[in-house]
Amino acid sequence: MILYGRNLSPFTRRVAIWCALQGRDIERRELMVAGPDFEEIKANNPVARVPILVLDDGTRLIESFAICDYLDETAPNGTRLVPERGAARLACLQRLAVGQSTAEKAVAMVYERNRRPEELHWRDWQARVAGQIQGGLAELDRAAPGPEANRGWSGEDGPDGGDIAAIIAYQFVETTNPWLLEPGYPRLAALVERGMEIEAIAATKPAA
Ligand SMILES: N[C@@H](CCC(=O)N[C@@H](CS)C(=O)NCC(=O)O)C(=O)O
Repeated sequence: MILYGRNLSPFTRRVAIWCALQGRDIERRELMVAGPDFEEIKANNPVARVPILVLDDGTRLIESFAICDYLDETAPNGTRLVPERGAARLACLQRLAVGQSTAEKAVAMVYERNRRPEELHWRDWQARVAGQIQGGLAELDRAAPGPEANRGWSGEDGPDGGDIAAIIAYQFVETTNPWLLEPGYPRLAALVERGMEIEAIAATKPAA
């Protein structure tokens, strides 16, 4: 399988971590949407976004939720990252959704603040987006497993999909707009620290 996109994309990174935790061997094409790779990405996804996962039979999958769902459905025994059914599935998917939407707003902030020319900055909008990101981080902090539960993870033996999405959202904000972490999110920060002991997570941390 071939994964298009860079680890700086929180959605691409989630797919990369998912594959690594499931012991899947994938090829990476670390292309940038905002740059010269746009046409190559568009040839593989009509809306020109990453991640894209190309399966061995040539099928192209887009949207990280759909891709990770496919990876779970075809997961080697015991390596699903979202429970298959019931209340545990719903709870995990909801933590994953908060992580995903926090990351989406953090990406929006990068376009607003880090890419848009200074004279076109709209402060009220930035403040609104900052409040959304911090709302998401506060919820991820509240829902983060403490060190006492299952050795500090929501999954039985390690991180589940919700833990992974939370770690990715925090580290994306830390890399792109660290000032948003100023209120302090101690449970989430501790989860991130535990995550960095796992190779799949540490090896995909985007550079500042
Ligand atoms: N909901 C999508 C979001 C994908 C997404 O927004 N990817 C960004 C990179 S972080 C992208 O390709 N942006 C280019 C664009 O929207 O023009 C997913 O979860 O896969």
